[in-house]
Amino acid sequence: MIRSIQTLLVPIPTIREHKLACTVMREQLMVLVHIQTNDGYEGWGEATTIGGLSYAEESPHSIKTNIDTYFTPLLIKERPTSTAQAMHLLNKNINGNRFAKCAIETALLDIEGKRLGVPISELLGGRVRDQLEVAWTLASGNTDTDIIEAKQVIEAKRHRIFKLKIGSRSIAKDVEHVIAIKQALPDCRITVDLNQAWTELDAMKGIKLLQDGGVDLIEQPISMRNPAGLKRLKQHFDVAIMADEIVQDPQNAFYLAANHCADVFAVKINQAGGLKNACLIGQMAHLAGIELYGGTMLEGPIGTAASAHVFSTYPSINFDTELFGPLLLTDDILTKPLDYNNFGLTVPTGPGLGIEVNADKVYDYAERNLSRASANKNNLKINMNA
Ligand code: MUC
Ligand code: MG
Repeated sequence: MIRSIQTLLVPIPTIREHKLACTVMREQLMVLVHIQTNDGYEGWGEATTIGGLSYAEESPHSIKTNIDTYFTPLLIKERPTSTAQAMHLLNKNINGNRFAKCAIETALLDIEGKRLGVPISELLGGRVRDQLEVAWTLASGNTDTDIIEAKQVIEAKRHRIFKLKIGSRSIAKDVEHVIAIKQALPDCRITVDLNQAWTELDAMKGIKLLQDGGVDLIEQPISMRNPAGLKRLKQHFDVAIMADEIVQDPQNAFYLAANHCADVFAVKINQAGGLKNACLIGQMAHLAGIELYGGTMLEGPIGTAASAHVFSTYPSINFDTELFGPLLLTDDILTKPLDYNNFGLTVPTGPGLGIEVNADKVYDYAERNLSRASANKNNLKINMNA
């Protein structure tokens, strides 16, 4: 039975500015969920988003507030005895809030796995692979810096596939940047992610140039509200078109799969509303003949481990993953870091998530975040009284 649910806002700076069409990140603010049970188990979950409300309709603060205000009282009152029952209860009583639901489900599955002595992958149907290839995102905003960074991570045998974030500059400037990088790294698979920045007309122009320049994969070029447009782009071009923001819960993924709106689905556990939903979306895509890509919401190590368990169960994952989130952060919150080696991530094998969270460190970070928030409040008071 659940005894307590703590939610913590944990800010960790990024190793450099991370520039997307929708925001520039200098830190990742993780929402960590720490659940303890009456019989002495504890589980950890994580929700992240990108740049407050820039990427999605849930922010770290809304996730924390909604868990504290609505999820926790319901779970404590109703006392569900399994993860499945808990998620059923939440889905029946709480609309939306997919990111928050993902964090809770992760922590509950961590506990369930620990109780049964099996990794989460085995609770999700069973892993078919132990290692996932991991792409790196080049997003410094500068072409030469990106090329140097790419060469360094290839040399270190960390990554050999790359994603470029574009969409904040003109089409001509973005294409020039991408082609320069593709030419510097001719043997590497290159994805470009627009984060919905282009209109359909822009996309017709831009994708033609990118395709001619040898780019391998085009991610969410246009608005997530335009599935028909995405399908038109898929039909028009040979280069693979990947759906990201538009792939949300299983119901909407079913529509996209049934209508073949994209060649590839980027699946993210937060966006899907949890690990089981992400498995379901993967299975649907597979059945519809759509390729899979293991996406990230730039999670820290908890969300990354959870995602790795999910992606390890996919029947095929031909476009690999981008589970590099922890490597973008300046500090780790695990007692032993996730195992990145030979261009990939090893899926943890221990019970539950198979990781050990440094609880003291996490609570310290959360404390510092609280003092930061109250310092801001005090400044507000000073300004009001000035
Ligand atoms: C996204 O849109 O895919 C993934 C990698 C990265 O740099 O940003 C995320 C979000
Ligand atoms: Mg994306």
